Amino acid sequence: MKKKILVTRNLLPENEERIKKLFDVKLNKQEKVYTSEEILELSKDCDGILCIGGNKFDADIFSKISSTVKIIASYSVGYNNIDIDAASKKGIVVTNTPEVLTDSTADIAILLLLGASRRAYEARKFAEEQKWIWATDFLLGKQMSGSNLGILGMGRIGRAIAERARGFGMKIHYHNRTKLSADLEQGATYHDNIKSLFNKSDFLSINCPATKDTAKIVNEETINYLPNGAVVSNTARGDVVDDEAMIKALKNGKIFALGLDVYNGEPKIHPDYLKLQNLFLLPHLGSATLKTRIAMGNRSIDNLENFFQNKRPKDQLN
Ligand code: 8YV
Repeated sequence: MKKKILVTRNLLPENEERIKKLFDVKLNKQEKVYTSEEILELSKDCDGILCIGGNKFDADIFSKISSTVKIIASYSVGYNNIDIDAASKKGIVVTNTPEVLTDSTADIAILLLLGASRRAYEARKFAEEQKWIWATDFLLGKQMSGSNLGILGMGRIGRAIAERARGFGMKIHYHNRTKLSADLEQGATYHDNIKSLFNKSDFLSINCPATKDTAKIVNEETINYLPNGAVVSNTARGDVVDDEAMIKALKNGKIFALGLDVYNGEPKIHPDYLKLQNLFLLPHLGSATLKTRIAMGNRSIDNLENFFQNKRPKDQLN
C-alpha cells in the first residue's frame, strides 16, 4: 500500500505528477498557507509531510502531531521553522533541499546588491512617471567594482555570491564560525569576528542561517561597525536583522541602501521599510526559477522515497 503524504502547498505540475505516482497524496489546491491546527488535523492519518519554509513546526506541534507521521520533508534549504530537537525526540526524521537553490539564490543576492546600490527602485519610479532628464548627478549610486564585499555566512550560497562578485571586480571578505580551506576561500579574506568583517564591508551580503545565535545579529551596534554609506543585502532570513536599527540606519544615511528578499514575519513587511526610497525589495524570490523549484520538489520527493525504502535520505538533518 502506498504511504500517505500531506503536501502543505501546491507543487509544480512536474513534481505533482511524480509524487502522485509514488504516494497517496493529500494536496493543497488552495492559495493559502495552512495554520498549525490545519496541519495537525490534515496529517492525522499521514505517514509523512512535505512542507514549505512558511510552515512552523515547533515543540508544541511535535507534542501534538500524529504518531503515524515519521518524516517531514521540507521544500527549502533553510529549516529555522522546524524544531529539529523536538522532531528527534518524537522520532521524526527531517530533511531539507540543499545545493539545488544555491545558484538561483546567489543570483538574487547580486540583483539585490545591484538594485540597491544603483537605486533601481527610485529609478523605476522616475522612468514610470516620466519625470526625469539626464543629468551628471542624477541618481548617482555606489559602484561594486573596486569595493569590498563582506559575506556574513560563507556556506554554499555565500561562496556562490563570492564567485559572482569576483566577476564584478569586488574584493571578498567573510565571517564564518570557522575559516574555510584555501580551496573554498578562493582568495577571500577571513575575519574571525563580525566587527572586523563589518569594518571592511563597503557592501555586505547576509547569508548566515537563522539560529538562536544569529537572531538580530545585524543590530544597532554591529551596523555602526560598517563604513558610512554601506550597501547591505539579505537573502538569508529576516530574523537575522533588527529592523528598527536597520530602518534608523537607512534614514540617517549610515546605510546608503538595502536590498531585501526576506522579512521578519513574512509575508508581512515592516511598514516603515515601505516608506523608504533607498530600498530594493523582492517578495522572497531567492529560489524562484522553474529549474530550481522543480529540483527542490524532486529533492524533497527523493528524500521521502528513500526514507520509505528504508534508506537514509540524502538530506536527513537529524
Ligand atoms: C523557499 C528558502 O522557497 O529554501 C529556502 O530556505 O528560503 C526559499 O527559497 C521557501 O522557504 C519555501 O519553502
